Amino acid sequence: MKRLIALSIITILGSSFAFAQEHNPIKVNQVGYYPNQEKTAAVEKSAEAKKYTLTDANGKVVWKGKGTRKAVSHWSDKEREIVDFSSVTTPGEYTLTAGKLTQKVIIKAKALEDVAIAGMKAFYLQRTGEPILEQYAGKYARPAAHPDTCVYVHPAAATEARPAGFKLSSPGGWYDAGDFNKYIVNSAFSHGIMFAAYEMNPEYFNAMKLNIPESNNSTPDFLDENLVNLKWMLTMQDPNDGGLYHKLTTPNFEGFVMPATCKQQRYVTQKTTSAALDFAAIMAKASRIYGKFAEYKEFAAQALKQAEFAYKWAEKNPNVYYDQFGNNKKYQPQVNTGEYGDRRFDDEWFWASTELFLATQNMNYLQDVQKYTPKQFTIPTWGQVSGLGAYAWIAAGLKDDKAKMVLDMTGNELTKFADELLATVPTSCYNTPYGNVENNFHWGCLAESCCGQAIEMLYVYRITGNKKYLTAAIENADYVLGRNATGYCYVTGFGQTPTMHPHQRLSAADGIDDPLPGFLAGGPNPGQQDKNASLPEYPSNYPDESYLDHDGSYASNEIAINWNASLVALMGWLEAEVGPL
Ligand code: G3I
Ligand code: 9MR
Repeated sequence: MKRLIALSIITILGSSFAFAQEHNPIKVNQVGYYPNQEKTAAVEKSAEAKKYTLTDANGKVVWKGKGTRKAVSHWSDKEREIVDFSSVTTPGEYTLTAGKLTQKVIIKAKALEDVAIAGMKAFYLQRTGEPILEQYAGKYARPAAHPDTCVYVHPAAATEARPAGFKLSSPGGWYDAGDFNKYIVNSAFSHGIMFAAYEMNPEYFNAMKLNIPESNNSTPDFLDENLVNLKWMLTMQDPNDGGLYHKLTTPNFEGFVMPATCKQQRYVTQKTTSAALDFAAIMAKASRIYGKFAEYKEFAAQALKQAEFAYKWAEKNPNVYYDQFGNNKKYQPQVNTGEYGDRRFDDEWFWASTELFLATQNMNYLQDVQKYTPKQFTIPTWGQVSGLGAYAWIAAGLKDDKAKMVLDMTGNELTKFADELLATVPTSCYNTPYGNVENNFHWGCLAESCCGQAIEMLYVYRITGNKKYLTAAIENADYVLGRNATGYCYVTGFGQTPTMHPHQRLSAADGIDDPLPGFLAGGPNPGQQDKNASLPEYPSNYPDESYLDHDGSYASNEIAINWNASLVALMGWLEAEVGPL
């Protein structure tokens, strides 16, 4: 039996039931607070009390006080009260009491370590083309599937050297998300944000223990897990011209079945400028990171060579976007899977030229960097990667005159961006920089906006040394883990009221009640693009409550490698920063 209270049970497709969980009106980070950092709860109006107390495991009152402030939602008349018990710094399990209501509170060192590790281990569970073994995955073990050793070139990608129907081998890597396809743009971003955090905290990530098949070798598990998908990416380059196939996919999404039962033919599709440049960027970055280890030297050299080849292809093909709609009018079979569509490449040029300059010191790349330096900072996402370039400059911190201009520009912009976010906290219902404006809620928002903002603020903390930015980053982590409008802890397997029904074929079709652990849900999305007759109604249309914990809800409850990458980057960085303190 699923362990939570069932309120609505509606399904036509029969894949699973929808459970609206009963949530505690005292909203806290359900995973844990760091002893020496800020600790707040957000209390719904129904539970507001004149006085709040925190008692320890022996029933002793260790803190009592009033709420610090009330805040009204920006889009409904719902009111919440913020309660601040930061002065309690002794690790332990406590009870926060508001009148007749109570909520468990955990304070401990390394509070987010388990989430960081599970978030990274989730990539092992997404591996394709190899058996997932019980000794690493427990009950989530499954046989190998999707070998991808015989993939066809789709007519939209045909060239003289590799015509339509040409067979190639492109095995391994990670499933992209709830689906079973593999996409270059999203893969590159996923490594990009994880390596960004890695570059700022190499000791922490190098020491991460994941219990994966490579755990007994001499190299870091974190790099080994990333290498699995990077190696797949190398196979997606056409060795004849350097171009990158945009994705490896079935014509249509598979049903909600386990991978080993899938029979559809898989194809590599049209080459694109975004795939080539994102590939160039991440392979150049990987060449620097992996090149520091003797064991990876060969891979590092290969990665840089292929990166430069891809960049050359992009120079000759600077404006080729992925046109699924157009291709479907011209070619068979039609392809209806994820697009990762993007028609503007300035940001990809900036990121790729940055990483190639940092890897080679070749001044031609620096010219492109200067040409494409963005005027504004934006949080990096799969479709807007200039921020990954900015982060690479911060990490490199080059004092060289030519590079300094870019570094100053990106550094100043980052601080300005963070200050604007911080200004929203004093009137926030959840005491977070995230979630105070409607456009913070969209497909994949918990990663792209919530974790994304927090990662940005950690850079600013490193640049300025001002602790307010660290606090703000922790506040966004609290949001993901339960101090939010729905009361979900949005990481599977964590907290009292976790996401239970992610849109993930592996979780839905395996016959196991609990979803695969360590996955971050996309999150509240008022766009509700998945609304249809076979899906239960969303419980709310308010932006921050427009979330449906149902495995049919791909617009609010899918999981994805880029989102988990942001989760790992944030939780890992926080652990590196304050974990043991
Ligand atoms: O970025 C804008 C934001 O500025 C705006 O405020 C907001 C308001 O609606 O919209 C944001 O754009 C959304 C974008 O996601 C954010 O990245 C779009 O509306 C939304 O349509 C778009 O959805 C993408 C989705 O595919 C549909 O194309 C997701 O980013 C993307 O992660 C998702 O990717 C899919 C793959 O195609 C297939 N595999 C699963 C994967 C995850 O769902
Ligand atoms: O499972 C698919 C998911 O990975 C995608 O993000 C999403 C949007 O492209 O589409 C999902 O597949 C759905 C399809 O688009 C429409 N029919 C139902 C599919 C899910 O069962």
